[in-house]
Amino acid sequence: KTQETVSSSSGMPSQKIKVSEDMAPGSISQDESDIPTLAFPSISTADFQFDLEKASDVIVGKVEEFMDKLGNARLVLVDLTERSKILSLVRAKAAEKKIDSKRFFTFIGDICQLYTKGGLCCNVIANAANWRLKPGGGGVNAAIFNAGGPALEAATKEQARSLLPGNALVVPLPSTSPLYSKEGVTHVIHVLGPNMNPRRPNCLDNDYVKGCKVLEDAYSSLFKGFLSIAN
Ligand code: AR6
Repeated sequence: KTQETVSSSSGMPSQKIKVSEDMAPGSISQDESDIPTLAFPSISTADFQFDLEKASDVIVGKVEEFMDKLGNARLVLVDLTERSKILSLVRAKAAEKKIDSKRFFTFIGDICQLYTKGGLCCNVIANAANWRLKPGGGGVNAAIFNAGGPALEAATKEQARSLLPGNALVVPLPSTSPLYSKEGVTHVIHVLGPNMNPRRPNCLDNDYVKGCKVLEDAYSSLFKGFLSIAN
């Protein structure tokens, strides 16, 4: 059985949170919008054609490694549809490893509309970027640059003009960006993952020894970047 509670917040509009009746009293004393939360897509597994089984191992392994550094912060893996194979794989592997589902969970939705469409407050979102840190190219990169508007593009250029595989770049979002004003996103972290697609730059030609290492580095860099702004 669930009940709905309306909770108001500091910066964000008030929001409805589903509360289970068997939750401990006071367990929602902290406003959800005050919990530092990183929403991230599965890096490299669509346009960059990285193997899903291997990527899910890397994601769950890295999440496990960062769990005890998180404090009260949360990590959320996002994908567009409930048919997402990477979400199923990660959910199963995270459950097997008994990873705390309050601090790491999966969520279905557009990463650019998590608050307005999904009611999920995420102050930081990650982008599966390209090496030039440019808008377009399809996938989540096109969606995030589109939703972030010119303010995101300008803020990104201020930080860097390119990114190497395995690296992440933290970009503070100006309040003029719709992602900030509508969705409550204060930072975008661009991440460049390994590429297995021969039609994209820096293709690793199926070298999964290198590929897994680069994907691990990418998630380490992403989670470290998130922790540097969360704490
Ligand atoms: N919200 C949430 N997840 C999404 C969204 C969205 N709006 N759009 C896609 N995904 P991809 P890559 C998921 O291809 O493989 C670009 O052209 C998608 O289902 O965006 O790292 C860049 O410019 C998948 O699970 O990133 C690069 O050149 C995940 O996001 C290249 O693609 C990543 O898919 C990067 O390729």
